[in-house]
Order: sequence, then structure tokens, then C-alpha cells
Amino acid sequence: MNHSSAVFISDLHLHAATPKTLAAFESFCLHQAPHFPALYVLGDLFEAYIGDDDLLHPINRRIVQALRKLSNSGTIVYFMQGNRDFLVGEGFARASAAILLPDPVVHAIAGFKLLISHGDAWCIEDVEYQQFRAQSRSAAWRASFLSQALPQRREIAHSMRMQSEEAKKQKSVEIMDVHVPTVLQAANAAGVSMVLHGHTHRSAMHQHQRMGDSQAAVGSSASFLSRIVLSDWDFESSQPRGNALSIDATGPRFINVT
Ligand SMILES: [Mn+2]
Repeated sequence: MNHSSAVFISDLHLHAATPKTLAAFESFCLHQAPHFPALYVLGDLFEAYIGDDDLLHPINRRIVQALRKLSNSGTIVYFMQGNRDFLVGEGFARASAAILLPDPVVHAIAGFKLLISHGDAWCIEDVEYQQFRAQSRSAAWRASFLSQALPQRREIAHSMRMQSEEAKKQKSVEIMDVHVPTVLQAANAAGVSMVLHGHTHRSAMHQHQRMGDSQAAVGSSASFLSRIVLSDWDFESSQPRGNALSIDATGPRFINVT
């Protein structure tokens, strides 16, 4: 896919206890995103998502409505699943008029070829998490989870989140970050010099030296990989946090969410 410009967000973690962040998202969809031909939501838009049959939940309705309105205004909306909302499916896509993306995927924006991912699949040093990830993405786990009633699913999702928070306290920041050599390998395989992801909540623009890249002259821009990490959003705290990334002909740039 090619777009002349685009804007990217991820990790809003919206739920009932984040009314200000939800309002910021609605405002972003109404006032900022319409300036772009495409919006990419790179996962964990939801703090928890228990199935497309839960779209009548008041929070989900507002999220779907904001995306549909944006889509109706002419901005193409792409959605990639995160680790919190990997059960987002065709039902959500239809309701919100969003296009579901596989993870990872390569798109070209303003001539920049980008590898786009939520980012959790690259956190390979967190072995325990990767085991859970593989299990929860299996058809059997999915079928068994979705066969339960919504209140039960809500409870399971809640206890899974609590367990994950507990487990995170025992893990180092490095283990929970992406494994840079793995990202470099993925970028080389995809033939891109720019990667964009969220998930780690450690927003930055990194430049990584590309080892063993014989075609690129040392010191030339082609011998570096740009790895851009989106912020999570939290507008409930006294120091609100959240950003978006825009890419146009002048390059990538973080923009404040207002
Ligand atoms: Mn995530």
C-alpha cells in the first residue's frame, strides 16, 4: 500500500477507567487524523478486547464510532492487533470501517518503505511471554475462550492482566524490550531502512548500525536502520502522555496529541 502521508498511533489501552484518554482519542480522530489520507492504529487500542460480540459495550461503541466517522470523512483506517486486543476481528473491522493488517507488514508512505509491527513478537528474550503468545494465538485457545459467556471472558481477561502485571515486576526492562538484532534481521529481510512499532511504551527514534549489510556503504544512510517507537497514551495522570507519528515527504515526525 502507498500513501502520500499517514499518521500512526498505538497503545492507548482504552477502558472504562480512562475517560480522559478516550476523550483525547475521539478528539484526535475528529481534529487531527482527518488531515491525513491514512491512520494506522498499531495495536493495544483497547486495554482488553474479549471478542467481536462485545461491540455493544459503551466504550467499544465510542471507539468504533470515532473510527467510522473518520473513515467516512475520507481517511483510510488501518488496524493491527496488539497483545491486548488480538481478538479484534472482521466484526470490529466492519463496524468501524477499518482494514485489518497482518503483523508485521510493509507499507510505503511518502516514498519511505516501512516495516510496521505492534512490536511484541520482537520481544523474544521474554520467553515466558512468547510461550503465552503462541498459546493464545492458537485456534484451540481462541475457540475455547470465545465459547464462554461475555461476563466470564471479562473475568478471565481481568485475571490475565493481573498476572501479566505481576510477572512484569519480576522482569528487567531489557527483557521486555524488543531484541534489536531480531528487528534488524526482519528489516533486512523486508528490504526496508525504517521500522515502526509500539508495545514497549518507550517512545524514541533510534538509529541502528546495520551489521553485515555489504551493499550499503559504511556511513551512508542506507547502512542505518531507523527504528521509531510510539508512545502509549495516558491522559488520566497530572502529566498527560501520548503522541502520534506523522510521515510525509519531509520524513517522520512525532506530533503532540491535543
Ligand atoms: Mn502491547
